[in-house]
Amino acid sequence: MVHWTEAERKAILNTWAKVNVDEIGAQTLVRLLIVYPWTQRYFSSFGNLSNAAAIAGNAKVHHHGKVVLTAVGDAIKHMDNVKATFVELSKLHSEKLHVDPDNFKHLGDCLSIVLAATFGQAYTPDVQAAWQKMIAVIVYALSSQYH
Ligand code: HNI
Repeated sequence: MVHWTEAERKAILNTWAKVNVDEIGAQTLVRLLIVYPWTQRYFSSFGNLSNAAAIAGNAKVHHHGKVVLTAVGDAIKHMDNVKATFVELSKLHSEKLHVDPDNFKHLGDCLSIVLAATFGQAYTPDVQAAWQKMIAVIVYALSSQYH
């Protein structure tokens, strides 16, 4: 089981309280699709993803970014039990969506970069360390039902 220090819990909850889920979610997914273009193949039903401007302006991408970041919020709510919280979500990504789990890490890195761009100086190395740990826990949990 993951051990969280009080400082790590505080760092994550403090940042999360200031996160606009719609905006940060959209920016994170937009970055994923531009920086790691092979991830676009999973979103063929989302319409025009032909260039960076199209991706950034795609309403379905924005909406789905919000869905993903809302799930990150669920993980934060259940920080001590993320694996159990994400059993069904992991099964969905593995068995139905067939998402290569390497991409979870890429999404996590995009999230960390968006948080840095949004919070600037407040995203100190200590705060980033807590977030990278949270992201690693989420990636591990989402990967848990892959066999
Ligand atoms: Ni992901 C659907 C959460 C990473 C491809 N994804 C979801 C849903 C949630 C979710 C929640 C909606 C489930 C439902 O409808 O019951 N995804 C997450 C989280 C992460 C993540 C928390 C990582 C932190 N997903 C990824 C990645 C990809 C991905 C990296 C592909 C590169 N996800 C999908 C696809 C769907 C999806 C595709 C279905 C979208 C749709 O609506 O058709």
